[in-house]
Amino acid sequence: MSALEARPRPAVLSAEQVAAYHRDGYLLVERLIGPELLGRLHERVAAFLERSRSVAASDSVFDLAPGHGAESPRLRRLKTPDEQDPLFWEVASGILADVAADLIGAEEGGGVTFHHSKLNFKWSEANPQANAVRWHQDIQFYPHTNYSPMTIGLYLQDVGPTDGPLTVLPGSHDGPLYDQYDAEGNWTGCLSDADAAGLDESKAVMLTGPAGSITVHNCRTVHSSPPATTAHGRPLLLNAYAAADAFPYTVNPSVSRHDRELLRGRPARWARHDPRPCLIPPDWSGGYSSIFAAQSGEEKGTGKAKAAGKPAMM
Ligand SMILES: O=C(O)CCC(=O)C(=O)O
Repeated sequence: MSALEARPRPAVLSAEQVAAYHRDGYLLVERLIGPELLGRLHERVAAFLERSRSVAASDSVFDLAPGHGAESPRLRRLKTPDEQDPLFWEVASGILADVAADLIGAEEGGGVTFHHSKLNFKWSEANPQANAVRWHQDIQFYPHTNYSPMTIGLYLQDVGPTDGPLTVLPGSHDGPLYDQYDAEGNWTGCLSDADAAGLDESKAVMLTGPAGSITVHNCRTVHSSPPATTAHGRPLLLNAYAAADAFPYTVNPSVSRHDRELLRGRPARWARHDPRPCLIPPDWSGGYSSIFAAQSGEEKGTGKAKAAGKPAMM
């Protein structure tokens, strides 16, 4: 019997969807979430956008784009939505954790832990390139002892090609991990131009879908998102999970009180170690803003962008 046949029957996903995720490193499931729950999420999102109008600078809850103001809020990210409102946690620990359990589940005893949550937006600006997310991989932001971590995105609005859809390179989870520092040793949170030029973008898949659709990508999968040129903000709720036997060994950049909470299955007694090495990020214990800030170079020279640890005395 193959490992796949031995899996318990998936709760939410079909065996074909589980197999496709493991083969391709990503998955798109259209309309997983229905209109009633979406409506409740829209209300909460609108309330946070309203609250952001009175916030002048990025803080532990709001990551604000340059040009943000009361008249035209430019909220790039609501941080740790799982602890900002019970509804976000209900979704993260409910249906989306079931999806993670289907995908991680049979790997090692079924344990699934929560890693982090964020709600990303894209606004159409005079310069839409400013809201593009460049090619990157996630695991270099938060190395674990294995590569089971995954991120599940939930589109809260319809997302077409001009709305900045998540875009993946199929199969790249089995390829190399890239250096996400620049030549001066600053963390950029993305591939260098030279590495990006080496990607076969003709194979890239734009994950477009109606509101309520989910995207899943493995922590090694190379992904990006193009600029949004439409104006609805493209709210994308992202929740990350890991197998319970994957242990982080650096500071969680988006830590919340739910960090490493066991959501499904049993706790691990043994850590599972993947022999493939992982790039170490800066020490986030001094704070982390967002991938948008890192990729736009806003943090260069602040000390936050440098690799963790002190150089040895020579
Ligand atoms: O918001 C997006 O389009 C993608 C964000 C992303 O890839 C990330 O936060 O790691």
